[in-house]
Amino acid sequence: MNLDRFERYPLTFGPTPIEHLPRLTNALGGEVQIYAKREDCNSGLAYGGNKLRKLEYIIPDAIASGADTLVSIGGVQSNHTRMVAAAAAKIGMKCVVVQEKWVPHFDAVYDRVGNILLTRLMGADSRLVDDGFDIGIRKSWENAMQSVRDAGGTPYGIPAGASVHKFGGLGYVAFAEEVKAQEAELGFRFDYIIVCVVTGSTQAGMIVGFAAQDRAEKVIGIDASGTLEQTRAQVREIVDNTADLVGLGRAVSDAEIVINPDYAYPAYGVPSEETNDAIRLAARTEAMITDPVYEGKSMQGMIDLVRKGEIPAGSKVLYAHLGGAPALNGYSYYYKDG
Ligand code: 5PA
Repeated sequence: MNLDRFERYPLTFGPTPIEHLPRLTNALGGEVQIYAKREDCNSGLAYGGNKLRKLEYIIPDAIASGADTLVSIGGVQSNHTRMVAAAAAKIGMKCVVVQEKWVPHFDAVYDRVGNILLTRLMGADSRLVDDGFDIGIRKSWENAMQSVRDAGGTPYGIPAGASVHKFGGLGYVAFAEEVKAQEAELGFRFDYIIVCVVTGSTQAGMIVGFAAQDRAEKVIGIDASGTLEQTRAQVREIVDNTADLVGLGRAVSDAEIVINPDYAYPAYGVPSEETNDAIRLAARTEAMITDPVYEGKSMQGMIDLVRKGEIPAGSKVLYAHLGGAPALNGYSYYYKDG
């Protein structure tokens, strides 16, 4: 397997820390040791998060294309569009982001605070449109690309979550190598890796990386999309494309793609009572902040799998914290009493 032949534009601090979470471990019975890999603290660019590892492999292609404007898409509180706006600011390009109404959530300041505030602050042209949730290629995104051309600019398109971009899966392949090196230092191996999945390239990259170590089925994706079949199909496609690109040298089987759909309810972007309880527990035991759209749901999933014994006693679990905390500002009413 070879990642070195792909150019990488550094946007992160480098390898992210792994930390033990002793109080969360004890709150869950103390039989399963919980650790977190802090992708949420991976950069000084606008609070960082998982998208930056992906963008590190995409930005060189954008620069080489001669583009002057990055164009991308997400929901109103998209972390991804925040990170594209950050990358554009950092490399001195313009940025247009389409923000769709992906979430049936009504908060007076939902489109003024958190991610979208930061996106605007970094100079991106943020365009609110009415379309609902869909992780695929969107007409509104194609329209935005055309509007840049019509204005005499040269757009470079980055799809939702940077996922179905040809290089979208590369960023998280290296995650597996990084974990392996950190395990050597820690002196043990993790039994499970928990990761939130929506547009798919984070988990898909991890699957390819861990497949090279023959343990991809230990990566448990917790679906937060609520559209499992589409997410699973997209992960499958990105796994195959990425495995090919890096020369994995074998096919990845369906059994190596593990996605649990049980925690996405009631809808994408809407937390359940159990999601909010999980967010509170992580905050109160470890001061680790998770959000109601993504990480709160994977936190909920991990907590439930430990409590039910599906993650057996004696296991060591690595929770991949992918970022996303700025969205909390758009959900203030849920947490007005803590
Ligand atoms: C996102 C995605 P994937 O989309 O790669 O599956 O990652 C899921 C995920 N955690 C997990 C956080 C904090 C995320 O932001 N966010 C999207 C966005 O527009 O922000 C792509 C959906």
